[in-house]
Amino acid sequence: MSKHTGLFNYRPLTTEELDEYGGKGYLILKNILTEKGLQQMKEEAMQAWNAEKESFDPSKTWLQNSLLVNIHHRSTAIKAYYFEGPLVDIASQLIGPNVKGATSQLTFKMRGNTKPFGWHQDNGYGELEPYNALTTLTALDDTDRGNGCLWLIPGSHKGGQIRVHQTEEQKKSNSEIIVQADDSKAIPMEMEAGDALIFNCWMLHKSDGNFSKDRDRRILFLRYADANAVEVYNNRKPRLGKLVKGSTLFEEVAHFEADL
Ligand SMILES: O=C(O)CCC(=O)C(=O)O
Repeated sequence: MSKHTGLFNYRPLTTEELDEYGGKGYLILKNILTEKGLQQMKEEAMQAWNAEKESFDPSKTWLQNSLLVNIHHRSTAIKAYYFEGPLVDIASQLIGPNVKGATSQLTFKMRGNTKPFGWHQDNGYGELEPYNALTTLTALDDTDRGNGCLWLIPGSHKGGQIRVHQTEEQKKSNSEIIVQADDSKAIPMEMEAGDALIFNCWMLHKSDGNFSKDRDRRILFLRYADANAVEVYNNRKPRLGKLVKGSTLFEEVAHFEADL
């Protein structure tokens, strides 16, 4: 039993859930955070957010308005969740025995942030190979259509990697990679605070703006990958992220954040 049981609820995925993930490409896990874990993560996340971010400005980019990267450097509860929480064993069930963290960030769409985020695959941004990386979104607020929840197309991960041509200028400016998708097949991923959504790296997803007057939509975004995953777009160099399970062929990954 882990030392963080007071903050998180640990359980393995059932055989039915594994089948469902294979078929639909996503799962919602109820109550992965305890009430105490939720409160502590929210509090620490907000301290970091308020120290760094100003209110929504439509002239700013998505990165400036909505993202705070490497949040595990600034919150002990989030670091524990990323490195030793229930998602680690779940990621290992879906990826295999060797797993590393690939991204940690706050993805906050505060009230008044009405910018949508177009259809994309997370493996479209920074393509990793092998193609079994997964995204997890842990809800720190209740999220629904009113405050800009995520939408996805069940089964769309089966279409594989979609490559969108970008000019060098677009790449440099981190411009959005928007793909074509059939809106009529999309379903909203409504969640309660403390739930987590996990999905395949090829899942097509998007979100609308937060049009609520009085509700924020705060989400913790964590991505996990095979411990030997490489960055296809970066001369196949290994993605640097802490090894959270098993072993890796890459020294630089074995040492990355090893003392954190
Ligand atoms: O937070 C959102 O609304 C969209 C985020 C998203 O799709 C992503 O970061 O991949």
